[in-house]
Amino acid sequence: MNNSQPAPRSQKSFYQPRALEIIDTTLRDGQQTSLLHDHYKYFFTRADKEEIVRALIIYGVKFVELFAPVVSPQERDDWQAIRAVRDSLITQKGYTFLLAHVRCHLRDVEAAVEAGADGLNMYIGTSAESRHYNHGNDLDEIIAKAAPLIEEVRRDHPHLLLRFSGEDAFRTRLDDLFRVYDSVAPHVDRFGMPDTVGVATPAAVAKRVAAMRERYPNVELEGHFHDDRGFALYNALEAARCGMRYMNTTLLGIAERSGITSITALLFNLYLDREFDKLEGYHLRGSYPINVLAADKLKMLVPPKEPVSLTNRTHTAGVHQSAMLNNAAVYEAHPLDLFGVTEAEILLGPLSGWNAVHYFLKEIRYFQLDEATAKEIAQVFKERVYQLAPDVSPEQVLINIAEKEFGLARLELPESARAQIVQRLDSTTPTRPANLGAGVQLRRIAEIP
Ligand code: HCA
Repeated sequence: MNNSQPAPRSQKSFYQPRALEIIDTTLRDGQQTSLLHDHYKYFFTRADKEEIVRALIIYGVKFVELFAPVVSPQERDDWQAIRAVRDSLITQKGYTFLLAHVRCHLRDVEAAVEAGADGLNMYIGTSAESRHYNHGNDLDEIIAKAAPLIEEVRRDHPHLLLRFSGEDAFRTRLDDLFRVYDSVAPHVDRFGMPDTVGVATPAAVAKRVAAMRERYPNVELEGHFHDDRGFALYNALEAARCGMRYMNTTLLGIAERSGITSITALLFNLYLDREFDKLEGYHLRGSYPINVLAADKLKMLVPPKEPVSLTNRTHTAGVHQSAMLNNAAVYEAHPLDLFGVTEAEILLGPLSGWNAVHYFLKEIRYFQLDEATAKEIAQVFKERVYQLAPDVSPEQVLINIAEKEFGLARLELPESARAQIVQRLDSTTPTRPANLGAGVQLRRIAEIP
């Protein structure tokens, strides 16, 4: 594996990790979501990936996990495009590390090094289930496979960030995990502790993190919590509280089966728990826009169960509405506008896809339009928005196109439904938790001009 090229200059020695480092895996485990099962209908194009990586970097993410380049020629070629996006943002946003998710196979490692990965997220299944029914290796064979390879990679590529995970760590007996981890501990920067099948509870997480920290005080820990029990968010919060610095997340929590921890849900809850040190460097106001971007790529709306969503500022029950009109704090406890849930933060611009255009016109402005019309409008809008005067908002341009050029009508609600929905769209007034009611502009949809 050793080559005669001089080793690339290591960025890892310059970087001081923050209290919480998100390792976003939208473009790896996120691509394993069942939502992308229909490959011809739902998939991330290269342009989608470039846009997602750009958005993640601007949001403050410093570690992005990608598939190993050996997965497919498409993934291999996308590495170059994604690296170019990362490189273009270095002077503005600093260095973001691109990590390849690789098996403990020499071929995977070499292809990742060749693609210019800054680090390798290496893994092999360690639970009895993995050992018996997946790769078929026992613990000794796992060690024989992983330890010499990792030692060699460390020696030949000292600049790489190395992580090792026992896949299905939460169903692996602690003694077994220790046996395998002991054999690679001197050579790795982080140990992963993936809850691959979503069995962990917050109490189990606290216990495991404590045991791992005690045994490996010099190795950082990385969490990856699947949501099969609906615990992915709680487990990540608990792990962070217990001293785990690195956390895997995805946009909207998409990943295999029911997904993993959602990045914006995690940061939102850390804010509510007043864990401000862990929020350093994250652009919280970008939370809702980045959720909209991800939903747009998946051709859906931001899911209603996502904490940072417009749904959480939409009120339908009559009793709630009248209370909301008196004081929004009655039915809204959280400062969602700090997380960008305002109409001004939909981030309409030249990069907006037709889904974002559709979403804005239909859900925010209540125009009646179908997807085909949204696609046509998006094309006109993209051309027009490049020539925008500084004092003209993209929203206004889009509304003009919809109204004047496409003659679209807004939803006409029957009288009885007029007062049915109230959204707080106080986009101009930052609202603190203590004064949720102050400065809030409440609008019934029927009153929207
Ligand atoms: C996978 C399984 C994985 C890996 C996580 C890790 C998991 O899709 O390969 O490498 O730490 O949940 O165990 O996502």
